[in-house]
Amino acid sequence: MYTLLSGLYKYVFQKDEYCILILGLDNAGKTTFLEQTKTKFSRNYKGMNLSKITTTVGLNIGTIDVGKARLMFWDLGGQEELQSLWDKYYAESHGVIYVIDSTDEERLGESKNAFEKMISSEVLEGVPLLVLANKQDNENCLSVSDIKTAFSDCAPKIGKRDCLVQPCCALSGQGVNDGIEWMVKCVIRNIHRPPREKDIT
Ligand code: G3D
Repeated sequence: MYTLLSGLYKYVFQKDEYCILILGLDNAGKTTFLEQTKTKFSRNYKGMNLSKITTTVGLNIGTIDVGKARLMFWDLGGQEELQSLWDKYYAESHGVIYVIDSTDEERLGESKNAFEKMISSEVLEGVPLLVLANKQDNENCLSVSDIKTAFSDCAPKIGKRDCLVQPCCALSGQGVNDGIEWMVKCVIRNIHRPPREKDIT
């Protein structure tokens, strides 16, 4: 009886845990996005004042529950010297959110290079990728279509993994729910995919 009840308890309350990396250049809006996500998805979370957030140095973490999934976010610093640390987290991650500052055309090439390097990692092969075209509240920002064009030569490296480019405003929360819900759906589907032949030893 105990086994039956504990099995039932686990079935109802136990969450499947997934690690999600939040990457992108410094000032892209990673921490604002993380705070907005925690505010939207955690009932009792008293968020920070979003306009007071300063650029990530080191690591910010956060956890949210969406249905039976528990997402644990690692928001990593995007400064050039910190990008070399990103790959230390790849092996543990089930999904990647890559944030682009759509108002910063000058650094778009730099962002593309960091993105291309990240998706070239074999460790991340098959891991769902959510690309956020952030700061869409700015009327002079690049559109999703401009960003897709600028990143178009990365397409072969993205390959068959799930990938979505989502317009977003981390400050107001526009696009945040859609992006997170897409990610949850993809990580759950991805974990239940049969292993690729090369992974079977
Ligand atoms: P980072 O963690 O990627 O380094 P932050 O980036 O979250 O610290 O954000 C960097 C700056 O961008 C912050 O402004 C923040 O308010 C702003 N920002 C983030 N998301 C948005 C958005 O959707 N729209 C607009 N307009 N601004 C955004 P400051 O002035 O504090 O540097």
